[in-house]
Amino acid sequence: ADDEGRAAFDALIAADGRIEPRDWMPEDYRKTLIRQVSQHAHSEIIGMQPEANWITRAPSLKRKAILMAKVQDEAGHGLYLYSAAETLGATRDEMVEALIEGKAKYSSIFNYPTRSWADVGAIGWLVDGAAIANQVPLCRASYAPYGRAMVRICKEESFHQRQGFEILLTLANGTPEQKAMAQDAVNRFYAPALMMFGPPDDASPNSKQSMAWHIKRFSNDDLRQRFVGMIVEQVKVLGLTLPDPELRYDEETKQWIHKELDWVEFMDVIKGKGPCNAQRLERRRVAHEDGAWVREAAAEYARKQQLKLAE
Ligand code: FAQ
Repeated sequence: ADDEGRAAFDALIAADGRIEPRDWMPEDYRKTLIRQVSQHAHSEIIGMQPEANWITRAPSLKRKAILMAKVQDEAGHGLYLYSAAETLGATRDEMVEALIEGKAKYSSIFNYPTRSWADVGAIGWLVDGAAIANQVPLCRASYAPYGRAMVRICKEESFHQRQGFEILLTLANGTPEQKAMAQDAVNRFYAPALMMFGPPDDASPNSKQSMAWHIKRFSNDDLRQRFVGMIVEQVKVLGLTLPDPELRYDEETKQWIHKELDWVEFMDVIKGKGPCNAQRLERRRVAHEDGAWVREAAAEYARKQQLKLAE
């Protein structure tokens, strides 16, 4: 049966078709997806923290309402993604435990601090912008529940990116101090945002197989290139600059040449040694403990409903 399953799987992938939860799939395919989708879910959940840090200090009621909605959207993304990972056989408890015990990875970007209100703008523009560049191709991921979750997530990320851009645009057209604050935020988030796409292709152990399986559609460097091409134009509209004096487009290779990224820093951050890793995990642990009564109440309610049905 495994041989038949594998033949059907290979044929579906070759025809650019989609794998549903009940279809046969190779164990490595399942593992790779659980890895990527759970890391992605954790990123959405941990990613709520840097911006939530500014909800109480948003400069107006309108900005506060928008930011709260945005942070809640990220929680929703985390939940769709945990659900998608559950269809592969991972349990929510296992995934959450791995995260709070510090055993699971999540995106490097959320281990940097948000020092000013402008950082909320820079995150929306650069971090959500990078997320869109990475995730639009994931809407076509061969694993159907992941691809379907991505469609809605990408729509919401587009709104997030516009709100971030608009915060920066307002600041850039404000007082000299406000403009300087916007520039400072862009300066600090530029390189970490480029690192979101992952290590360079020649140092990316998972890319080749993930692309062969049509989970990833483009390599890390290709997506990074695309993103640089986008922001290079958008930063002009902002009237700001990117902190990359060497940045240029090479006509011959059709490549953006950007500054060398600090991959030692990147490895430190993903190993848990970034500026905010400890703080982010501690906050998540406390939130998980504080939420225990909600899980208990929900389980008790479900138990009572079952008893009623059995009557
Ligand atoms: N951070 O072989 P590759 C968001 C790990 S957007 C941490 O290239 P792969 C929206 C990688 O896991 C952010 N770790 O790996 C939002 C692997 O380790 P492993 C989330 C990273 O999987 C906005 C190792 O390095 N988006 O949340 C990173 O083929 C604002 C070797 O790397 C996604 O997760 C990194 N930056 O490619 C929320 C998108 N890069 O597992 C709130 C889905 C690499 O072998 C506020 N994921 N690593 O131990 C992907 O597209 C891929 O997983 C990549 C990495 C491209 C991230």
